[in-house]
Amino acid sequence: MLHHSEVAKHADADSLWLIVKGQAYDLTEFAPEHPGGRNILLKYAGKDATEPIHPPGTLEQYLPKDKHLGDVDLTGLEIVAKEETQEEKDRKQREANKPPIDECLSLYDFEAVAKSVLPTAAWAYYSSGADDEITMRENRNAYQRIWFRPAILRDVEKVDFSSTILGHKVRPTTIYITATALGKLGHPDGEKNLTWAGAEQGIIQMIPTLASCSFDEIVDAAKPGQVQFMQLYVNKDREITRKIVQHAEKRGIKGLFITVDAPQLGRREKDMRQKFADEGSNVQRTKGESVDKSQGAARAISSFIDPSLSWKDIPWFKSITKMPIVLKGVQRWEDAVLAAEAGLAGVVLSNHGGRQLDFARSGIEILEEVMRELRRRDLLKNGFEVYIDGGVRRAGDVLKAIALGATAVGIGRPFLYAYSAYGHEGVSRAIQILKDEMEMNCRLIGAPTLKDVTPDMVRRARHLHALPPPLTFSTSPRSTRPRSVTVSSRA
Ligand code: 173
Repeated sequence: MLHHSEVAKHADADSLWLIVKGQAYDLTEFAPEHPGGRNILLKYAGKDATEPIHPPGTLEQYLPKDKHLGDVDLTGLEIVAKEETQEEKDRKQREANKPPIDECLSLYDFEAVAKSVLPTAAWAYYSSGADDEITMRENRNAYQRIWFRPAILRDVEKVDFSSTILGHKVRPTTIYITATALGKLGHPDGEKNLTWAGAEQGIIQMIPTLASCSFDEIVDAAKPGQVQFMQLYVNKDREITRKIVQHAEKRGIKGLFITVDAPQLGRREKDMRQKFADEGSNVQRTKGESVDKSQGAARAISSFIDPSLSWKDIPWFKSITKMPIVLKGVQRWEDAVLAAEAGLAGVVLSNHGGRQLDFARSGIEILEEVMRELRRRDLLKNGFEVYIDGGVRRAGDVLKAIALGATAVGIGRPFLYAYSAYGHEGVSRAIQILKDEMEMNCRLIGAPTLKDVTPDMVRRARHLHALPPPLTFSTSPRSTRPRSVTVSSRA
């Protein structure tokens, strides 16, 4: 058995070993590709490292077998406390001063708090969009070009906005929690925050392939009868994908959402820059290798995703599972038509939160033409459903989507921000806020049920008027507490 003093000799970039749960690993070759940056690995080089953001078994799964060095004799090992950086001290200070949760009145407020309390790398990863972030901003702007045509005197004393998604009843509101990767960057309980809040509020969670918690942990966290979907990145090794899919079905997952907009991950430059900052001078002093090893948090762990995925694979997916299959990331009506013709259960009109192709249009923008072409071909008759995600921040946005024909909308980042700031209670409150907004909006547009939310309820404006940013802590002129300064201190 290796002694820990032996591991301790391999403590730099030229030979980088570390210990995780009593096992030693050689990460020398992997270190430049580590999504979290090499520096964090160098900090633990030669030492006992914890695996805070990874699901158990990550190293076993991703590191080649010959880099597993076996059991380590830990007798006499001193655990050295990690030194806290000034940045971390400042962050903790902001965390301690964050507003109480009930001061969060809209989804924007959770974002403002998350921005101030998240570690810089996590904020960079979650908030970044592709290239110039035009699509990411457009996801908001597109909703701001759609205005309501409310109907009056329709008896809205009682409003019922319950609905179903893939046949599953969702308690009031027709939203679901869409998949977002690496949940533990924001909170130690990661994606389980979403599971718990989903249970409290009766809404569906889509479990991401690249969660920080293991798949089974997230399923185990659900209440009996709680509906969960699964988002799938398709592996180059189809056997692995088959196992994942069939395991998900066995564990009771009710829908398979195959991501089709990411044959390669987009460039999120904010995330990439952050990593340069982390590596600092270290990048320059590394000899004999190209400087740009920085791929941002997501890219290095996404190399398993198969870019050769094609329409030809669809029959295979249908043959390996009975779960309804939905394509997530459709961006033109032609593909929605193909999906319906292929006998799939639905599509998500999505541009991946503006993180993939910049200048992709937003889901709400293409929804109208997608519905028109599906109707024209009579492709909605078998219950084919159309969802959209990206930029949804208000129940008014949800209603616009419903009016234009969507069955439901997915919300991703706002819930990540909510739990990064306040754990699962944050998510639960965020959902409650959307429900309250929904009830009010249904009354104000004159729609006692969602069936009454019809295309005549909305109208598209030709131009986006110059609209102010949303009101939140950082822009409120009356907020004089010190935290309002710190909340706005990050670009
Ligand atoms: O948007 C993302 O960051 C994403 O989908 C992803 C993909 C692969 C690895 C990590 C995240």
